Order: sequence, then structure tokens, then C-alpha cells
Amino acid sequence: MLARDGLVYRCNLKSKKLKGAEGFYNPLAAGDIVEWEEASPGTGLIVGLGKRKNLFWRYNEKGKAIQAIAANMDLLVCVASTALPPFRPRFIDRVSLEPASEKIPFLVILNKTDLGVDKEVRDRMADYRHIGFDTLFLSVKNNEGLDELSAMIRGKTSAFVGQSGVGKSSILNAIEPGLGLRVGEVCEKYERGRHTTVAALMSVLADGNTRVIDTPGFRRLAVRGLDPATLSACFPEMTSLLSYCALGARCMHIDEDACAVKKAVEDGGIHEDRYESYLRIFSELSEEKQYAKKRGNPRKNTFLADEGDEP
Ligand SMILES: Nc1nc2c(ncn2[C@@H]2O[C@H](COP(=O)(O)OP(=O)(O)OP(=O)(O)O)[C@@H](O)[C@H]2O)c(=O)[nH]1
Ligand SMILES: [Mg+2]
Ligand SMILES: [Zn+2]
Repeated sequence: MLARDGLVYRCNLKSKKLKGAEGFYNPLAAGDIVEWEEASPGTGLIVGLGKRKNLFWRYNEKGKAIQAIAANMDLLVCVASTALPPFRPRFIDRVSLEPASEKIPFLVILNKTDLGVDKEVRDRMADYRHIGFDTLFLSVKNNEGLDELSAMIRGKTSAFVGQSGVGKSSILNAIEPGLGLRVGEVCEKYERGRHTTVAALMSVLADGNTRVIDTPGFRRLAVRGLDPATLSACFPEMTSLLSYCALGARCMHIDEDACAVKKAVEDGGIHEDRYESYLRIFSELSEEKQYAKKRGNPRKNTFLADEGDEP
């Protein structure tokens, strides 16, 4: 849907192959800038895709291609919850790789603080702040943190991502009455969301220049196709240390001697849980590389993949 002079146009692609979107699983992401022409009053045809400033995407395993989710953001917001579903810092770590490598400002929201915040969760949030990510504690239910969030996103385009059921759509409805995004119950038995939002949708808020993108939740994220040797560059707390490893660029920070990253983990400068995330993703990427080599079909440019829904 596109709007011009107060009129809303329902648009289709002019041809199946959209110029600029070749090779993607889906041609368009929420937030894309397109070239289009009027077909009839109220309908239009999209003829071209503008160059993207940035893109949040996942690797679609079924379609074997990159699935574009949100484009041209000024801010990527990862929403987590204290409970229902449980706080999953490993998930946040995985989402953070893209903004860290693409230099997109990144905000971690802890929603549902009305359900109580454990010390462990508080510590992890403090660590995200220490790393350089913005953080915000929020409760839609108790109307906490919403004014701060409104101020942080004013005049920007922000995409909200996170596990299903953490409250992405609820947050957006709360900061803009009348948005009317669908909200779903969390399944109590499995403590997870029900995938209520089914497609990424950009809305313009009443001030006319704040844009928010609500996206469908995912339960788990696998990282794909990134060269494991470059993974440490996606951990902001590691980047300044890399030149101090005895092996220099050859150090993978796993079991090498005189590794500055491992030393920082021992000294407490790097949170051990973040390092654990690094190790897990590193091993996943290394396996993927071996697998790709065997198939003789290395994947290029792939990053995050949906691992599927089942527990
Ligand atoms: N206790 C509590 N519940 C909340 C809060 N915010 C949202 N919820 C509830 O969490 C459930 C899921 O909310 P949604 O907004 O649909 O979550 P979502 O992240 O958009 O989920 P998907 O669209 O499936 O990705 C709903 O039952 C909300 O009422 C909060 O601050 N506190
Ligand atoms: Mg939703
Ligand atoms: Zn090292």
C-alpha cells in the first residue's frame, strides 16, 4: 500500500522480476523505497526498488534465499520479555550481529517488567548497555518506559524484532493509540507466542514523520554463511582487543595462547555468557562451512536463518 496526496494506492509488482530485488526470497521489505506508477485511481504498479541504506534479513531455509524483513532503518529494536516467553539473551546476541556489522543503532527493550526482573536478567541488560547498545526497561501493562521509547523513536524509522509473544505489537499499539495491530495470547503451557503478526508492516505515526515497522516473531535464529573468522568483528566488546592477540588476525579466540579476548573473559571485561554465544555461533558457522564445502555450494551473504518453530 502506498499513499500520495492523501490517497492510498494498493500496488502490485509490474513484473515478477523486480529490478533491484534479484536473488531475494521476497522482492520487498517493509521500509523499502520503490518507484511506482498509477494504474488506475487507487491502484498502482511497482516498477523498481530503490537502493537500500540497510536491511534486516534472515536466510530462508526452504526457499534457499535471503528473506528481506525491514529496510532503511535508523534504529533496530530487539524486544525481549522478562517472562512469557522467558528472557533469552542468546537470541538477542544473534540479532545483534547484523546491527553491529552494519552499524545500525541498536536498542534492546526488556518488556513485561511487571512480571518481575531477576538479578541475572538485570545483569545481562547492564552488560548490553556496557557494550554500547541502548537499553530500555518497559511494561505495556503498567505504562512504564513508553514515553522514553516514544522520544527515542521520534522522527526515525525503527524496526521492532524479537521472539513471538514478547509484546512487539502491544508496544506499538501503546505508543500510538489507534494503530490497531493484532495482539495474541502467549501459550501458557509452552511459554511462547503464537505468531500473531504474520507479515512485516510499516506504519506512519500521527506526527507524520515517525515510522515503525512491526515484524513477525521468530522463536530461534540460526546464523548462516558468515565467515567464522570474521565473527569477532560483530561483537563490539571484542573489536578493540583483536590486535592484542598473540596470533593477530589468525586468532579465533577459542583455545589459542595469549588471546586477549579470552583474557578479557577471565578478567570480567567480557561477559562469559556473551563469550559462550560467540563460541556457539562460531561452531555453528564452522560446521556450516564444512557442510557447504562438501556440497561444493558455499552460501554467500547469508546471515540469519529461521530454524523452524518446533521446540
Ligand atoms: N504482563 C504483560 N504482558 C504483556 C505486556 N506486553 C504485552 N503483553 C502480552 O503479551 C502477549 C503477546 O503480545 P503481542 O504484542 O501479540 O506479542 P508480539 O511480540 O507482537 O508477538 P508476535 O506477533 O507473535 O511476534 C499478549 O497477551 C499481550 O497482552 C506487558 O508489558 N506485560
Ligand atoms: Mg506481533
Ligand atoms: Zn584471540
